[in-house]
Amino acid sequence: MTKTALITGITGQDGAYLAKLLLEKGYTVHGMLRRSASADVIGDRLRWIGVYDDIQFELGDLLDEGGLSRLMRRVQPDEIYNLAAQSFVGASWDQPHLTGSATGLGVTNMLEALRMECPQARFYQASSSEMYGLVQHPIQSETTPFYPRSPYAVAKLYGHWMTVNYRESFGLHASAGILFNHESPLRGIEFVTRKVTDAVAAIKLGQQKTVELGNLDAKRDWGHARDYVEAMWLMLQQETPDDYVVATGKTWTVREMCETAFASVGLNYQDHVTINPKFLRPAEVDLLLGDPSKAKAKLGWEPKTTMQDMIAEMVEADIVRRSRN
Ligand code: NDP
Ligand code: GDR
Repeated sequence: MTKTALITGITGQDGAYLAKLLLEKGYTVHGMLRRSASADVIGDRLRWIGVYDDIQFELGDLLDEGGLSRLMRRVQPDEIYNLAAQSFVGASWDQPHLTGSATGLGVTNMLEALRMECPQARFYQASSSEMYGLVQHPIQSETTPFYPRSPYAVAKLYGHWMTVNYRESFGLHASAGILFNHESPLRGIEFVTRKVTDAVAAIKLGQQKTVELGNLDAKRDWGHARDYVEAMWLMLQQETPDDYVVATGKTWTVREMCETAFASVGLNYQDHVTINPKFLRPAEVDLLLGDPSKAKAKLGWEPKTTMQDMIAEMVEADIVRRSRN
């Protein structure tokens, strides 16, 4: 029988890759999006990945609990993937209340609507490695204590614990994926990988000379979004709901990622990267390095793409995009 999935955050990076995966598996996919006055440009990612025409779009906002309830009553999804959030860490200091409402309380709104309207549905919450923050262990697993370091991370931690709490309180099939950074050609332009790969493309094409960055010493465990959405799906296919770290188990500095990106087109990052303190954060997460052993043992999931191959793919995609403009 055809399964029905509801994806919030359908217009984001992960929404596009997950929609593609679920459609390939024969799901009917409902994608929730916010009403916008610029509706004509919404869906660029979904068009790029070739799934726009196959999605049933539903208007909805994480802040509007009544609307979420009516949506779930009508769609009666088998699986719900809550990917929507104010997801940019940097902006969360400028918009702490909004971030708390959408990224934090939005999860409660989703869980309440689910509990009332479709309690049999399986629920995925997009938790984040940012919850580890000021890391307590050199390698982070499901049992590592959390210490959030931004309004975004605090909001994610609230959403994470609400997911666990609703699972334990009401017996919901609710799982949280603690995903480490994952990127792709569809990554938002403000995140550091895409900012760099787009700049490399511009510099290579002679459209720009330099790029300004902040902290080059932060370390991140970077994987590919295409691989990570498979882990989300696998979590909801398990008989028992649970929480899983999804990561590559390797970490790189922002500097090393820059070196890789510039070298992929024969350039030296030192000739083009400058530091602008305005991109430094009030509090930094210095090191993220995930241990994906549980996901491997229980879900049979493993990352397939190296940081180097992913960055090369992103640079290439940005060169194509910029060559067209
Ligand atoms: P994006 O920023 O690309 O996408 C976020 C999505 O959320 C967009 O579709 C956005 O819609 C939507 N959204 C924001 N606010 C609301 C709201 N109030 N109501 C409804 N929709 C809203 O994020 P990613 O795809 O990269 O990430 C997906 C999820 O995974 C996020 O929750 C993120 O925090 C989390 N995460 C991401 C990681 C990563 O490395 N990518 C790692 C760990 C967790 P619009 O287009 O209208 O703005
Ligand atoms: P992050 O991603 O904060 O880890 O959150 P981001 O790419 O924004 O930053 C990664 C690291 O790079 C440093 N950095 C810069 N970052 C940006 N954006 N711009 C710069 O110019 C710059 N220079 C250096 C940052 O300080 C940081 O250390 C992402 C998001 O997708 C979250 O939603 C998700 O939960 C986490 O990954 C896991």
